[in-house]
Amino acid sequence: NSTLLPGFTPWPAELAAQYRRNGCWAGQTLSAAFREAAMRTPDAVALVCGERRWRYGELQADIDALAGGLHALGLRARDRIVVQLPNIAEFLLVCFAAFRIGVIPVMALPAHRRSEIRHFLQISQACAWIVADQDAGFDYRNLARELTPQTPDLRHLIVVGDAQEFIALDSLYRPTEPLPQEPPADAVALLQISGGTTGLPKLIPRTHDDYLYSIRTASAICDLHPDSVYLCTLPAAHNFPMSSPGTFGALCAGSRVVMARRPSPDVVFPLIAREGVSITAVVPPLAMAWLDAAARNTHDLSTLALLQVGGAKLGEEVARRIRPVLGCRLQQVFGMAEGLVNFTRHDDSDDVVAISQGRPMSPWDEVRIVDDDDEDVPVGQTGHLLTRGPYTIRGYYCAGDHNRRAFTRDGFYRTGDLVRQLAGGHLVVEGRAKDQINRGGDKVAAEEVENHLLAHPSVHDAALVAMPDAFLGEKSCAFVIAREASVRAVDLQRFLRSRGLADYKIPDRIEFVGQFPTTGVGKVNKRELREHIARRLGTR
Ligand code: J2J
Repeated sequence: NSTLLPGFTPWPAELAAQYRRNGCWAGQTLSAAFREAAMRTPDAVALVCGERRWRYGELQADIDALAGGLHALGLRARDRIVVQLPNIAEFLLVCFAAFRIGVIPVMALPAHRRSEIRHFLQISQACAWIVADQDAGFDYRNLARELTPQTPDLRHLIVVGDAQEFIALDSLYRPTEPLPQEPPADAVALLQISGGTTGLPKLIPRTHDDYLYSIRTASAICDLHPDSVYLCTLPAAHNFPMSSPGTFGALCAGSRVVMARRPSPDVVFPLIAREGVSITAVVPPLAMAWLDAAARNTHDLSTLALLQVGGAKLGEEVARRIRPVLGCRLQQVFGMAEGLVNFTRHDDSDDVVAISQGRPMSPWDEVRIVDDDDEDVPVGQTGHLLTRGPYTIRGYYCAGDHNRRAFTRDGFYRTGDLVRQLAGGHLVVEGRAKDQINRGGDKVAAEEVENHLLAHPSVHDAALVAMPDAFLGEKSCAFVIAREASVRAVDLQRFLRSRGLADYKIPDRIEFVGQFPTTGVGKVNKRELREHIARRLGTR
């Protein structure tokens, strides 16, 4: 297949044929799915961003005009564009314009900095990068000035807002530019970012076929319909608010999408009241912040019917407070950008919704729970979660070596999560085997941060582990063996920032030690380090 992106691992041909026969893969692109919705209800409001609103017909026209502008710039099918935008309408406009012409967005987060973006630009060999002029006190144009000399493939730097010497997104709406053919539905549509366990984050190739299936299945489970109003609270580029069912699901269902510039209750509560929001997705710390703020809330939240919570483990006590305090149903969501998403369902009992992270959304999802030797554990026991299915990737982008470890030989993805299955098929997340810290939904790969620490001349060795935190669930603690006693924690934290690492990856705490405890085979014993810091904090 000449349309395949090099570095992408397709599903085996027989399985792909099966997923087409059984209707999972509809043979439609994301842009065509949106167009179908836009043609059904061109006058319905599709998108709200601050005071700006787009009807479906208007949004379709702007998407096509922008697709024309990107094409006129020289962007072609399979070219990559790093998209790094806050929660503004342009994020969705750029994504769907790119889908229309087969250009592949790389879904960077606004929190990413020089280290992450340089890596994304390099491994994706992106020829374009789009940023906002500034957001939350950070000027992305300065980041662009720093990085452009180091990234020769990057030809176009596009800016939303005041573009200065760069290309203004506003100059790229070309309604009369003829558009090329739509890409095939089995082509890679986008590259998601993995939470990662290795030195550098991996890219996750998602095809139109598989992503649309995941979106439509999630939309059906969440009962999205044209009267639904979806509030995009979490960073729009994250897989959860994008596809479970997220903004993409809402736009393909003819619902209304409202962009929340910030997730705090003072921004979100008035927005829920003003726009009649019916569904939104948050991470557990946000759910807790909203519960606290509800006590002094004066806004009408009565339209909010469903609060989806996922990305990190939700405590049972918090789960049980959602309905009484916020007046909406809770849905737990346990998903991953690599594919598999689990939801609790409308007809699940309150107990199941409070204690489980849901069950796989598709009957075609295959789930195995295994021991360290990949043997199935008895039902009800905790083990490693492996999965494959019609919307779970078969390999990271351009990552042959890593793929051999991250997937079984028969194509199951090793999620790195430790789970237990209830009798009804629901999963309870019990822990994690992967070397990652889940900081309230933000994933931190230990090795990535350790490598940055090792670059400091005073650091002899470093090990990053999770420590308990009442609000975020986990924070990160770096154990460091220093070469000299004079180096302080703040020096190392400042050093990591100067290396252009996203803020959420900077260790929350640094402990200096003389040596690391080791396992039988001489590896750093991280479990002991986790227990050590937990004891120290008095939480265990
Ligand atoms: C415990 N751990 C969870 C949960 C994710 C929907 C929802 C979430 C994500 C996501 C997503 C968890 N309880 N409810 O992409 O579409 C941890 C697991 C998992 C990892 C994936 C979606 N929900 N997790 O969080 O790619 O460890 O996707 O493997 O960011 O988050 O992270 P990510």
